[in-house]
Amino acid sequence: MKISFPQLKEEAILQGFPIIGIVKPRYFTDLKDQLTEYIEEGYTFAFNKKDLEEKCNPFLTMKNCKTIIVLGLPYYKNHINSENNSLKEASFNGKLARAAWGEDYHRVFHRKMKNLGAALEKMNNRITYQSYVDTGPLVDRYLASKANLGFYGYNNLFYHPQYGSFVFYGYMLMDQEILPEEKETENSPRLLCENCKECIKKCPGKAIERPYRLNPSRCVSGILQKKGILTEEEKLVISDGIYGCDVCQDVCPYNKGIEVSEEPAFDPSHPLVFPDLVQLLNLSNKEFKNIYGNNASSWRGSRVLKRNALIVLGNLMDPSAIPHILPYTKDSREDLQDAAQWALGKIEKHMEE
Ligand code: B12
Ligand code: SF4
Ligand code: SF4
Repeated sequence: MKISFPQLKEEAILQGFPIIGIVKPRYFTDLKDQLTEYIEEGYTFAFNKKDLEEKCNPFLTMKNCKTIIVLGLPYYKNHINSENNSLKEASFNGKLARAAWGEDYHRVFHRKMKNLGAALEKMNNRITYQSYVDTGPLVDRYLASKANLGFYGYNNLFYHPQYGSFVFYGYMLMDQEILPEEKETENSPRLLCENCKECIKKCPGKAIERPYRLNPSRCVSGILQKKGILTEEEKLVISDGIYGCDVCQDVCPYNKGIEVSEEPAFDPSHPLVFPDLVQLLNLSNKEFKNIYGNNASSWRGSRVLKRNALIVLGNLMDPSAIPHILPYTKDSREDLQDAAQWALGKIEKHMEE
């Protein structure tokens, strides 16, 4: 039995995906042009020719793919404001971006896509499908735009008309057609960015170099995930960030009054929204796994977050943090040692002023 789009939509909503669309698989020629331009201009992380072909050709991932189901999971929660200092419970707090406030969205997505797949298999037991979010072979936002789910902002984010930019996207490749097919429009509507440009003006890293063009190496979100020793400029620009950056979304007028996510898994876990830096620095690997393991911020490992915590302590410039920094000034890991020495130097300089 062929599954219809209304049946698919009903099931997706039942599994907790309020945003759903479909895309007919084909060689995405326009994506190839866009990606080639991005690569030539140096606007994206390097990927090789094989990756490029994979991104543009869904049949390299699933030979007999007939439908790409695109799913969106909103994550905006309004009951915590990241600027609300009264929620900072520790002596020294950092900050996590909204994308890491609740359970790791990769887990949430895969759980739900598994349930959706099982429900579709019940309707048609010949279905084969493959599910991806974030780390898959295709380009998540490109698929969302081809499924006609929203529009791009100057800040490079993809906006849903009701849920704004605070939406994660994932997709399922399937070897069966969905009937009837939704009409795809090539020209998505746009935000009224021309008269605004707030994200460009307020971006701390000056990463949005021109409309729709993000320089990932200047983006605070990218810097916080980088391994190794950060440059002076990078250390200063991360401010109190431990993982992720929300500035270009928080300042966007389109995100005011958007619908709140009903997904309970994304309810913020208070202490982790503003991580306790001293606690973070003292966690063993096992303790780190217990506290951060279920959170999207942990995927780069504890070392990167500890390095960021040391830098944030430097940026906070509070002398009472010195005893917590000192043990790391002799750490055998050079990125941690560098961050600790930098933080110490910054606080000492501040004390002399
Ligand atoms: C690498 C990566 C990053 C890097 C680089 C991002 C970048 N823009 O280059 C870093 C670490 C900096 C990053 C940061 C963030 N990321 Co990120 N990231 C990714 C990842 C894994 C790959 C993106 C990529 O390089 N793709 C290749 C490039 C070329 O594709 P693209 O960026 O999507 O752009 C394409 C289209 O969007 C299109 N396009 C863009 N603008 C416009 C405008 C017009 C008019 C047109 C026609 C087309 C167009 O052009 C590109 C080719 O088609 C994706 C998941 C995925 N697999 O797609 C998540 C993803 C893009 N990230 C996501 C999120 C949530 C974030 C952060 C908000 C996290 C945070 N709070 O810190 C920030 C936002 C930064 C920003 N302003 O964009 C979400 C975005 C959801 C959304 N609603 O847009 C994604 C889709 C993850 C997911 N599965 O939900 N990210
Ligand atoms: S996530 Fe932060 S640093 Fe990156 S583009 Fe947006 S505002 Fe700029
Ligand atoms: S802040 Fe303004 S320019 Fe930037 S995406 Fe939002 S509406 Fe567009």
